[in-house]
Amino acid sequence: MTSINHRNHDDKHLRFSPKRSTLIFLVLVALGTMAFIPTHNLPYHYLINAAMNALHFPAGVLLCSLLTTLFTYLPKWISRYRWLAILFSFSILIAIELVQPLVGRTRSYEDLLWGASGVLIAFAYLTLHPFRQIVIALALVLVSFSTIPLVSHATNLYRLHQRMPILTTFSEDQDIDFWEPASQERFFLKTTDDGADRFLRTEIKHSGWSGVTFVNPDIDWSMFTQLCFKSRLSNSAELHTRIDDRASHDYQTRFHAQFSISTQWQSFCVPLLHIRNPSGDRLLTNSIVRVVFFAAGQNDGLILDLDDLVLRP
Ligand SMILES: [Ca+2]
Repeated sequence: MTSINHRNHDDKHLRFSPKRSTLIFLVLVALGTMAFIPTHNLPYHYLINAAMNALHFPAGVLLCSLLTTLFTYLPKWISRYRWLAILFSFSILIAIELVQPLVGRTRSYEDLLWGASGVLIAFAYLTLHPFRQIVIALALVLVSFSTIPLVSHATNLYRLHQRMPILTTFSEDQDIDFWEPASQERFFLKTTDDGADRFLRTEIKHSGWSGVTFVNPDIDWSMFTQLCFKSRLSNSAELHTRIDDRASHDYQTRFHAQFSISTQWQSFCVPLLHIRNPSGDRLLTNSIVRVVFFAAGQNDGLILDLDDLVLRP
C-alpha cells in the first residue's frame, strides 16, 4: 500500500505537461546557443569560459527532467524503466561533445562531467529513486571534479594580484600558466646551476617570427609607468617586444620595441606612459591583452631566457 501511495505521489510529481516541457526545451535551446557567444575578447575570458562550462549542469538537469517526464507519457511497460532517462540523457550529452569539433568548438570532459552531474541530480530528485542518496553523492563527486579548472584559474589570478607589481619571477610552476609558446616552439622552466633561481627558457627551433607570449590576466597596467624584464640570448641578437591592447589586431595597432640582447642577463624596461602604435595612437594601458617576446629573422637554434617580468609604479 505504501509503495502504491509512493508511486502516486511520484507520478503526480512527474506528470507530463506539454506547456512545461516546451518551456524546458526552449531554455535548453537558449543554453545551447549561449555556448556560441564569443568570449575570447572579454576581460577574464578564461574565468568566464570555465564558469560558462558550468551551464552544462542546468542543461543536464533540464534534459533529464524533460526525458523523465516524457517517460510518464509513454506506455506503462516502458515508463517503469525511468532509469533509461539517465541513459538517454547521457547519450545526448556524449553526442553533443562528439559533434563539437564539427561546429568549430572543442570537446571537453569538464562539460560532460557538469552535464552528467545535472542529469543525476534531476533524476534523484524527480523520480525519488530508492538509490537516490547514492546518485546524489555521485553527482556531488562529479561536480567537485568539474569545478577544478574554475578554482585553479581563480586561484592563479588571486595569487598574481597578491604579488603585484611583480608579474612573474618563475619561482613557482603556476607562473608558466600565463605564457604561451609560439606555434613551433617549446619552453620550460629552468633552474640556474646553483639551484637558486628559475627562469623561462625557450628554444627557437625555426626561423621567422618566433618566441613566447605573456597573456595578461586582465591586470590594469594604467597605474604603472614601466614594464621591465630580464633577458639573455644564446647569441647576441635583436629581441622584439610587442604589446597588444584590446583593440590591437595588426602591425599598425600594436606597440613595438626592439632591444639588443647579449649572452649575459640584463634588465630592460618599456616605458608604459603614452605607449603608441605605429599609427601614433596611444594604447589603452588599462586593457593590455598580451606581451610578446620574439626574435625575428634567421634564428634557428637560438635560446631565449626570460625572467622577472615586473610592472614599476
Ligand atoms: Ca626567477
